[in-house]
Order: sequence, then structure tokens, then C-alpha cells
Amino acid sequence: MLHLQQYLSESQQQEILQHCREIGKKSPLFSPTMKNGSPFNYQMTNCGKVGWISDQNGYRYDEKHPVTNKPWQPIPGVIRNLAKSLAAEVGDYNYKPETCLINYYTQSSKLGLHQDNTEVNQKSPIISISLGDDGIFLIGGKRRKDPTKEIILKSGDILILHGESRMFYHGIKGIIHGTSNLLKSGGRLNLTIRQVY
Ligand code: MD5
Ligand code: FE
Repeated sequence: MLHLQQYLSESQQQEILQHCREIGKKSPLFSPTMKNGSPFNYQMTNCGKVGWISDQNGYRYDEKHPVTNKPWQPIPGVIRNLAKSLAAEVGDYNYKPETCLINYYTQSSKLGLHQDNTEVNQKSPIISISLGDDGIFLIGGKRRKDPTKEIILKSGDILILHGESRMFYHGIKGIIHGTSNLLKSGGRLNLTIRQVY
């Protein structure tokens, strides 16, 4: 795992945020649910050819927004190019950014410890961009019982999950309200760019 702290300038962060707002107009944030119907504690949307969704039928990549039933918007060029150059930093020169999951966390949001295993391709790096309030990120190992450590993810930070860390257990313990003024209404946005296939 590579943690690039304060990698994005204020204006790069603003530009990415503006793209998220535009995407949100056509593909609004929604609350995914687990198989048993209980909602996750955060909201999400996507852009790209496919998007990660979860509902009563389980989790999967789908070509359509589950509420509007419309295809996702394309990944904005700046985000695509950024992801490609970051993947090249860890040696993947053929990285294809196929999906970008946009998670929105409020003061009470959490994301329990899990492994990202929905992707067909589990070798390509995962690029994570943090915007807004600090997130308390937990990272463990390959087994759920492996010890975890806390890392604070600040606005403009990038995580590149590659090699072994691609399959490490991880989660978001919470966010620290009021630590950024990038988002007018507070909260934390995370963009996760992946090559799925
Ligand atoms: C987030 N999202 O901050 C994180 C960023 C998700 C999710 O976890 O699944 O939506 S992705 C962080 C990540 C991905 C893959 C591996 C590891 C971390 N890791 O080994 O620590 O909203
Ligand atoms: Fe994850």
C-alpha cells in the first residue's frame, strides 16, 4: 500500500469535487442495502461502464443506477488520467480505469471491516482518493482476525492498494467532523477507481 499524503492541491480537489457534483445530478447518491435488507451506513453512487451496487440480491457490478435505471456517467478525464498515472507509479502501465465508486460519509457513517472481492480482476491496483473531513481508516491483513492499524485519511490524500494489500481487510471506523471545509455541508467523499475485468 502506498499512502500519498496531501497529494492533490486545493484546486485539484475542487475540480474533482465539482465533477462529483455533476455526476450526482444525473446519478444521485443512494443508500445500498445488504442481502437482509438493512442499509449500509453511508451513501454511494458511481461513474464508469459499470458501478458497484448492493441490494437484496447481493453485491455486484451493474451497468445501471439502481434507482434511476439509467447507465452511469463516464469517468471524467481528469480522474481517469490521474488514476492511470498513479497505477503507473506502482508498475501497472496498462491500467484501465473501468469504474469509480463515490462513497459519501456523514458524521455517523461507518464501513465495517471487509475485503474487496467483487472484481473479476483482483490483481490490478485500486486507487482511493479522499476529499473532505478526515476519515479514520482501518487496515488489517489477509485474514479477518489479523491485527488492524488506524490511518487518518485527509482531504487530498491518495491510497494505492497494490500487490498483497489489494486483498487486505479494511474499513472506515468513522470520520472526524469539522476537519475540512472543502465540502460546504461537511462529511467525507471517497472515490475508488478500479479495473474490474
Ligand atoms: C473508502 N472504500 O474510504 C474506502 C476506500 C469500499 C472501500 O473500502 O470498498 O468502498 S477503498 C480502500 C481499500 C480498498 C482495497 C484494499 C484496501 C483498502 N486495503 O487493503 O486496505 O470509502
Ligand atoms: Fe473496500
